Amino acid sequence: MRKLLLATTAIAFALSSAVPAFAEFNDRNIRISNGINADHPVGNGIKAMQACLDEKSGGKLKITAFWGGALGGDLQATQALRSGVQEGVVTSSSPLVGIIPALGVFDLPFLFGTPQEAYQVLDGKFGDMMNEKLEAAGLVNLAYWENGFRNLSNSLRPVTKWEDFEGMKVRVMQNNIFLDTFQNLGANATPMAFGEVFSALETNAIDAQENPYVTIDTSKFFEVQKYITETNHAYTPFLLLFSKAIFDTYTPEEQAALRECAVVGRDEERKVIQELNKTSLDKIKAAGLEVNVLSEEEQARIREKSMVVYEKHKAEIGAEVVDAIIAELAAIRK
Ligand code: TF8
Repeated sequence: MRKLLLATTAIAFALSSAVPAFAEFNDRNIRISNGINADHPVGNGIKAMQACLDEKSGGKLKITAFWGGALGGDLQATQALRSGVQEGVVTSSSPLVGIIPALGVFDLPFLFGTPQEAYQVLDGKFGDMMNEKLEAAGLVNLAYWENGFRNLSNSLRPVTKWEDFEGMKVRVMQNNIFLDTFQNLGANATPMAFGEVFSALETNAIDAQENPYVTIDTSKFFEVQKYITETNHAYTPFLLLFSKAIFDTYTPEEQAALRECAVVGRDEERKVIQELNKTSLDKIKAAGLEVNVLSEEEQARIREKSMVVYEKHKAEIGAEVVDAIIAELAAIRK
């Protein structure tokens, strides 16, 4: 009996060394960069994604996250992915329109009305269609994460109607649709990389910027701004992009684990954003900023005035892309 037990143990050992656990996984160091800071909900998302990867890969797939633009801005990091020298980035879609013009569809003012509606479009077949365009440009979008609805902050005056934008120096992302949206409202819009925004606000080189509350909080813009207006003028998604050149060298199991865990991270990140939205707003108010919410009427006026932007950019985005999202939103809203 004892001999038999020993023999069985020996066989088990031999087997387990011949086929080690997680054989389909290699040790990988996955660098993922971000423009925002580690206390942004993207940090929670990355943690949840790592826990999922640990489980699936036996600790072999390791994320190293870089925060605060340490590996460059959204666009620079995305180009590093395309040339295969960096694995991943969490980036806004907006600065990538020079690479993939169709992404501009997400920059159209007042496109999405609620986060749920955005999730349905992004996680469904419209999102898949955009992912195909990204792949053709050397970028694998593992999942759509959340940046959120964007609101205006400024240091000059309360903004409660579109006429208040007149002459205001507003930083916009490096994106023509945002540029036109704000010029059209009378602002003096200035494209600028995210990494330069804090000091430009601090030195009054610009008066205003627009980002979700959570970013205004975690990137400390509230320290150098006096007024906020809840404009909800755009919901621009985050993309969790992976270098296609690197992804293609991974095993199918590694690829599947990355895709599945990116979705786990996404759900956590979206959940934390929804919770933090309110906390961030409270913090901004407590810091002494005046917060204005646009009246329904004013929002309708701004929306109506902004519709020229749709027509102006339709051809460059792709008429079929704009029509497809509008049709999908109409179907969701029915
Ligand atoms: C922007 C974006 C940024 C994000 C961040 C750098 O205003 O909203 O906050 O892309 O990752 O540039």
